[in-house]
Amino acid sequence: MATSVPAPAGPVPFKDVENNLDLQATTVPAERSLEEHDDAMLLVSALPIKLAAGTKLKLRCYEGFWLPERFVPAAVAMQRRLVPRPDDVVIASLPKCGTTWLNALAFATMARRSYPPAGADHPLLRLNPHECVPFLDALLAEAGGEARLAALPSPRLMYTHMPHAMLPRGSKKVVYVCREPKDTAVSLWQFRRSAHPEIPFGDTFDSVCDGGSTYGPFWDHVLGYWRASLECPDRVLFLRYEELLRDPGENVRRLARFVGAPFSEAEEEAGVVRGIVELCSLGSLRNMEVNRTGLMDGLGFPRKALFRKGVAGDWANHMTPEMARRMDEVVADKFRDTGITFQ
Ligand code: PAP
Repeated sequence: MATSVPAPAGPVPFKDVENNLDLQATTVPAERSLEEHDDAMLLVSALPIKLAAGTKLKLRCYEGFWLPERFVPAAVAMQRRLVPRPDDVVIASLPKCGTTWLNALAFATMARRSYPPAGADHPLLRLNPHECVPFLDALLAEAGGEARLAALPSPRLMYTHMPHAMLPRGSKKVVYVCREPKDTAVSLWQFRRSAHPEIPFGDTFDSVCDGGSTYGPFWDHVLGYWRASLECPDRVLFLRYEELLRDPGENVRRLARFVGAPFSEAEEEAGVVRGIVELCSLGSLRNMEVNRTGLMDGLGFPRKALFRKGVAGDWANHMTPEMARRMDEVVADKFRDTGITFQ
């Protein structure tokens, strides 16, 4: 009698499976035709262009946002072709707002039945969080990316820096993390210094304030998700980096409830939440061999650049009072009457 082997339930560590996906066994969506590819290239080349402050990263202004040039085709694919599954979970953020941490927490939470957080073979002990969770912006910009995504078992966990308006229509579960803008600007600059030690903070700071930093304007990015979370709280969970720092356990519970996998009493008693928080803490992730060495696949920066101080208020060590006042004024102006404050 033939025995059927159940398909592994997601999320699975993306890096483990991406080279072994059984594309034959999957209903693969139509890939971009050459014509569509040419159209996308034409579209990209017609967009306004500039370099991200102090770097060689080309940005294009697509539908009001400064996206990395090479990821614009991913925005188009997300808007036009990607069909979300009802149980997909998408982590969304601006760069440097806590993406790595949230990816780790979400992966550890959603995959806890296959991988108990205290297990000696937990994927986060040998893979960077971004290697467990596929980055849509890079994946969908590549030929074959859509098929690799389609071959993943459900529920899929993915992440993006794209603005809310660029997510696939009908996305059911989106978790956004937002961070105090002055700290985000400092974190972005520190990250860039890992490749360009000489770049001055002023250029990065100006570009954030002017709305021209990568994936910016930051206020439109935040407000897109904020408004969606108010309109559809079942669909968009709006988290804050500072709240995660203050009470990671409670935010992990919110996350678990939101994705439809609340912790049972037995799990609470067994300390599963605490285990997830500890596994994903900055101290724990930063000390792992995988996060201390090597470069991020396809993105080229050192993995260790993702783990720095991880505190609130570091801006005070890098900004003059005038800079802080200028950024606070931008924030007060852009977020007036929206219900968001950053104090
Ligand atoms: P990304 O967008 O390039 O993925 P992202 O992870 O969003 O970067 O942001 C990196 C910031 O998160 C760093 O902040 P800092 O520069 O102010 O220190 C990094 O230290 C912080 N970070 C990374 N992992 C954790 C963690 N486990 N807990 C708390 N903060 C973390």
